Amino acid sequence: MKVNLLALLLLLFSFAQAEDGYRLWLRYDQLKNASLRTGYESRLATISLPGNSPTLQVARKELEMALSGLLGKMVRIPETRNPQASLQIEKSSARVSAQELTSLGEEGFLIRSTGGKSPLLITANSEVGLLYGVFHFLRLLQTEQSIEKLNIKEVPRLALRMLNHWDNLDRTVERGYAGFSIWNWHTLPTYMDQRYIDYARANASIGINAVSITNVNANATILTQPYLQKVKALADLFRAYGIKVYLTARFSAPVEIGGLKTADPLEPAVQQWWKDKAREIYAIIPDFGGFLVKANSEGQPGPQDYKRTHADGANMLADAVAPFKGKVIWRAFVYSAEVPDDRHKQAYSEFLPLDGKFRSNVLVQVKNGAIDFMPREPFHPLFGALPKTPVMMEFQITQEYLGQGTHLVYLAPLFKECLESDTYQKGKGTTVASTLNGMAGVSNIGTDINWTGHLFGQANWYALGRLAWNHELSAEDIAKEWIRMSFSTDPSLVSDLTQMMLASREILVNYMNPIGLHHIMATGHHYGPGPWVADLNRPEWNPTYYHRADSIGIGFNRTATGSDALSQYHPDAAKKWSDPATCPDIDLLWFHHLPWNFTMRSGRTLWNELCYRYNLGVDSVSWMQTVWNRQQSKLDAQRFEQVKMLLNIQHQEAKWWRDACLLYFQSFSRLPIPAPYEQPAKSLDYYKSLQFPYAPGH
Ligand code: BDP
Repeated sequence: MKVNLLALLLLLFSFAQAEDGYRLWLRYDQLKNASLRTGYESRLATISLPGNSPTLQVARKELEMALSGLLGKMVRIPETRNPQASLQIEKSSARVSAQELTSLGEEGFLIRSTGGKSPLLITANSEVGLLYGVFHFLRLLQTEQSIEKLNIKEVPRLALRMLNHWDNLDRTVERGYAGFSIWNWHTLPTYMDQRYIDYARANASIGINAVSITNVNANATILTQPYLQKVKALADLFRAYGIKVYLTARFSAPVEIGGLKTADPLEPAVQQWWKDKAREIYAIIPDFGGFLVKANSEGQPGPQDYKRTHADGANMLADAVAPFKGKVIWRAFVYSAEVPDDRHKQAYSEFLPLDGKFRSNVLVQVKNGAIDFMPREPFHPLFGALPKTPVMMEFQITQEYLGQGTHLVYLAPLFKECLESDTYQKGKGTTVASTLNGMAGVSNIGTDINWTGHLFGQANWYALGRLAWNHELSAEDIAKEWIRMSFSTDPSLVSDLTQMMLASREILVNYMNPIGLHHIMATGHHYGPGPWVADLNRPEWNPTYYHRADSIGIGFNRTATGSDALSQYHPDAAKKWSDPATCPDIDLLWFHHLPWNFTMRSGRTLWNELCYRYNLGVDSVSWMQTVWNRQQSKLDAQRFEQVKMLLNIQHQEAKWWRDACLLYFQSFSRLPIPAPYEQPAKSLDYYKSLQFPYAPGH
């Protein structure tokens, strides 16, 4: 009777809980398959997880919550060791050879079950390793895998797996489309929002071990005592989850909050100021990760203000944090209005001569492409080109240039495309991934109830973590995991949503930036099309700089006869791009300016191909709507409706992109939009007149 009542209560509880997306992929609803549930239940009848450290408490709580939910019965795990337990979770298990344990490193783990009655084992060298093992194990249950015979060994490929929040102290978020910053600086450190805990759980579940919590366009106030106390509260909470906190350092902080006259990195007083500041921070947060720095980029202060190099600036900060094992992550996202060269080339030109000049605790963080988080970019030529410098990948999870908060775009295919690109720097097979020491994603997290604004934005947060852990996972497998945990394991639902997600990035490329076009979005907020914009101060802020459409054709010539950005790549990597005949369609206008009547692989002219691609993009969004709608019966009403509404917006906006871009490019090509395609609904002037003064994220 008692048991039934409990089951009833749990059932009611799960009904009462609205599917608002807050629980992310850690939903832990009761497994529908009863025989699977009973199987798990008997295999997990008793659990031994000895110890009571903060990290083990976190692991225990997660297991209790997850198993109670998944199995539909209350599960409690004692703190004492039980050698008879059917699941043993223990550090450095004696049941595993020393050699095997060593191979797990600091953060890896092993999950082993030999079947029959022998106990299941989760072991690792550290408590955080155990926590990762617990989350991995729970994922097996959530996705309904067999746990009978397991021999899983997981070791993260990259040491630094990071989220970069672009959050301001007033809680606005630069390029944030999910509400305000989750960091409530006003009520910290006394009030600790439940969200901080759930954020840490989500990150730990995918192996994120570092977070930089402030905007790269930095505010020095974060480095003052009251704010450091607030940061400490977060760092203290995140520690148990294996997450280190980083802050963005404003290069001019010694002047702004230190009262010095200069921030020159070679000035002893400035060096001393940063050393003192580092000591002050580490006294408060002993495991502080270090600084993330944007310098001499888009108006931010930096060492070049004093005629010093990026290495001079980075090394000064590196020396300040080195005694505490801190790191400096120095961004390579630099370009200058004074340099007339192709923006594509500037970071490479700037950083190449500095290879070998950085302290060993400096990592250079490079965006995936040389321009700026475009829907598609060839990989950044700096990857593989700095053999003496640890390099981090910077991806953008927040979809600034990829439909922002309203378009369903699964980014794992974009991440994978870059990670698997061959730089040839150390011979064939030197993939971008093989050149990395860490990976960061610019966060898409905010105060929206579902964290990411668009429900499917959660998948991009998830994918970044999974790929930072293991870049060899496929985009498809990651999507399937996420769908199974976030929605259901129903095969037709999983198959439909997987197809939709995998296609979504290419669909967006088609209706936004096909055939290698880039940076043709409206300026400032970057919302919607703006290929006509030509009046901004800096040439490289104007979309016309990037598409170069004229009466002859369209595209940016980056070959030897143009800007020669191609020469920054290894010749074997550049080869395929250098000739329009061998250049893949997807990159064609990135590297070549081609006539409107150029014959594409499809047999269509370039103009007709543009028309075809834009229309294909729009039609494919209709297809996504069909796919989503046909799964309605398998989805909860709230999340179904939300995504349905957003897909409607996406469809409207895809048409807007198509019509505005084709009309504008038509003013150069002077060619008709071929008959089968829908003609633009409005005039070019209409599209040009649209204003969005309050578009989010800016
Ligand atoms: C650009 C964003 C800008 C960021 C900059 C950066 O538009 O808001 O500050 O990247 O990465 O794409 O620093």
